[in-house]
Amino acid sequence: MAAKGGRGVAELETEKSENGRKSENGRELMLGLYRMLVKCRMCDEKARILFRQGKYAGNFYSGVGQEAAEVGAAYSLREDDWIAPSHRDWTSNIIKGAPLNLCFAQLFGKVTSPDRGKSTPAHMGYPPIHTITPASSIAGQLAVGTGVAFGLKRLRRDTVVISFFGDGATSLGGFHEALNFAGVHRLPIIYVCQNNLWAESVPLRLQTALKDLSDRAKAYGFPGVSVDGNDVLAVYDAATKAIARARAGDGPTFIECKTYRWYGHSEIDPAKYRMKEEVDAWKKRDPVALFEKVLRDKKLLNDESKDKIAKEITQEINEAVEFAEQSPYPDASELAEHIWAQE
Ligand SMILES: Cc1ncc(C[n+]2csc(CCOP(=O)(O)OP(=O)(O)O)c2C)c(N)n1
Ligand SMILES: [Mg+2]
Repeated sequence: MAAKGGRGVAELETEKSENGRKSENGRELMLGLYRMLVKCRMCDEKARILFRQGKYAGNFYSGVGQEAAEVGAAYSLREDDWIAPSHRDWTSNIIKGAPLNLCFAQLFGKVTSPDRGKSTPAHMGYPPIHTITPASSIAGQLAVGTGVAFGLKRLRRDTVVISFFGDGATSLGGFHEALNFAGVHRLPIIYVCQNNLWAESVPLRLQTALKDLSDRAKAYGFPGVSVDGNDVLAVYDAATKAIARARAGDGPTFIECKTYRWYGHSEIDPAKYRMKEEVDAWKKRDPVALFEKVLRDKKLLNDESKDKIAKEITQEINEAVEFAEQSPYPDASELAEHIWAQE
């Protein structure tokens, strides 16, 4: 990858990050990544439980198993950078800094959520932190994210966009149109494909004859890289290089994160089309547990500090769920508000 100004994880362990949203040294970065992995895992699992308890309607698309791809890609974004998430990226709002109160209010469809209870539970965007509400049509968010990147380039900002999507999205026309446009205009966008081997019940082998989805970038004239999507440092390394490249005006990068979703496509899908052996093998490569081992080996984490992190996050989640439960639903009189632009 022809990255400019990107900084590897090894350098970050000894030096200050220039590219990160915060200036973190190696130790803080490693622990920050770990805390965010755990936070995403715990929030996602809580969202699943709440759905199964009938606490909110609609549906939820769990990203459990894919946290390293999500966190590694988005963790170093600046406040003014953007994310165009898909249906499976509710936690990208958390990584970008959305208060958990708002994230759970979104699931519950309450008036205190960013869209005042208007969208479906997992379709969360929050303008103050520059996350865009996902499109319901697969690959739709690629056009929107690419359009935002075009606007940022015209404004001559050094701000970048990360667009998240799945393997299935790469078969749709909208994906190819967006990447072609971004290549032509050298837009400041990073396309992060979370290849979890399945698009609902369609396996990857019926989706494409390619081995590496990153090869698709060749057709549009920008670099593509495939990484172990369950290794948060590998994803972080690829993402910081791609972000630096986009910021420098050198154009897009495609990052394929090879990963796996542990559960069904959504909470109403028992996923009987997958072999148990396949699921079990991927669970053995749990991205959170893999990174925990790295930190333990480096003596950055022990039982005590691990428990402390989990307890702090549990308390934050409990408070957010209470906030969401106690918030009112929007009044019916609001139904037609915020739908059309005001003159
Ligand atoms: C254009 C379109 N076709 C079908 C659907 C129904 N649908 C929603 S998610 C999904 C699978 C998407 O697979 P992938 O892009 O691999 O993302 P993943 O769900 O695996 O994260 C499908 C078929 C849709 N929302 N939009
Ligand atoms: Mg998929």
